[in-house]
Amino acid sequence: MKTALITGVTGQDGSYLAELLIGKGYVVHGLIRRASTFNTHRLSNIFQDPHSDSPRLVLHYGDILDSDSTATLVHRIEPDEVYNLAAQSHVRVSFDMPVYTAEVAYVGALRLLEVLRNFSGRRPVRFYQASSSEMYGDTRGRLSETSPFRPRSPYAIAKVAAYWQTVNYREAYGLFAANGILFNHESPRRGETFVTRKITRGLAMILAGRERALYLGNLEARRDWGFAGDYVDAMWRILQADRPDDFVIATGASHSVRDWLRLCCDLVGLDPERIVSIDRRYFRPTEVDALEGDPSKAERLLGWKAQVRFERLAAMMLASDLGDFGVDPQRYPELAERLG
Ligand code: NAP
Ligand code: G4F
Repeated sequence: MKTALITGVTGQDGSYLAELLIGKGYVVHGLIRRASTFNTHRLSNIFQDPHSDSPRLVLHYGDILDSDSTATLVHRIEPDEVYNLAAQSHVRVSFDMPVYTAEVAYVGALRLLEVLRNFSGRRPVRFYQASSSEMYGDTRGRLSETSPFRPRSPYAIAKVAAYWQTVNYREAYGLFAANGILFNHESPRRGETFVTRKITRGLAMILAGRERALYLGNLEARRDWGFAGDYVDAMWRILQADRPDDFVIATGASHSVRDWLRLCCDLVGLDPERIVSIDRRYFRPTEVDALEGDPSKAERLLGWKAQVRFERLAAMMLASDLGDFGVDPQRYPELAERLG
């Protein structure tokens, strides 16, 4: 039975990854931060599993910045695989908190790599770094593993540094250390302040009579949006490869924020012109105008392919948010049809 450690287990990806690994028979250890309120709501599916007879998910208090407690944990649980998903992951917020973002997203990754370099003398371990399409920034075209990085935010710059540190630990120390360069991926568990979820949740609140308007920033930005459930499968596959390497994970198709907004409004019969206002607060000092990935290396070498596409993703997220606000998704024929 394999053992995995996930940092960032309470986040969107951490929760899907924990479910996936448990389904594959792993014992999963997750690093969680102490908070003044419950922060494990995304993991409730796992805790509520009535068939669970032994603890397959074990949570440990810690912080990616605290390498002493991380080292103690790693030496105690002796993981076969470590997935580093912890980050201050909001690009807009990284302009307000650049140093903190760099500490968590870059120095945190470096501290963990140092812990694993020491530990790997005792036992082989595989390391996954959550790298991001934001690293490409201003680079245009269909982005692959060989495209240059031109980061445009404190978050992206921290991720570039962590990316190269991961490559360096692989080359300098022979550590099995790999980067997944993941393009945007969403789900009903996506943080409420990222644009896809902000829109689906905002529309649900309007339909439930809880809000009257939705305030958004740049509607022209384009992203390559996939489903988080598909993308955690790619993370796992990256660590099962014969040798450590770096992979772009994307759908290969991009759409604008305006496209997402229109699609979601169409699915529930709302007119975006009547409900959306543009608010300068949501613009970034430097924007990444367009990101579209070329996942052919992952398709060829990992046998991975995105399953859930744009329209289905929007329908899934809308239905979930409507349900949360007590609105039956079946009331909307176009949405019901997409849900199948
Ligand atoms: P998320 O929902 O924001 O989750 C981030 C996780 O990191 C949370 O569990 C958070 O804990 C944890 N965390 C933050 N600071 C920490 C610290 N100092 N010590 C320990 N844990 C800390 O992000 P996500 O969407 O799941 O993304 C997972 C990773 O992939 C992130 O590194 C992100 O930058 C990267 N990524 C995401 C995407 C995407 O489109 N989702 C694309 C490319 C790369 P709390 O719950 O306590 O806040
Ligand atoms: O949903 P977003 O905040 O995601 P962004 O900035 O692309 O970052 C996400 O994906 C990255 C992968 O490329 C991850 F590394 C990162 O951790 C995160 O998960 O914004 C998407 C686009 C941006 O161009 C933004 O300017 O939507 C635009 N946007 C327009 N109105 C908005 C809003 N973004 C947010 N968050 N809120 C708005 O009201």
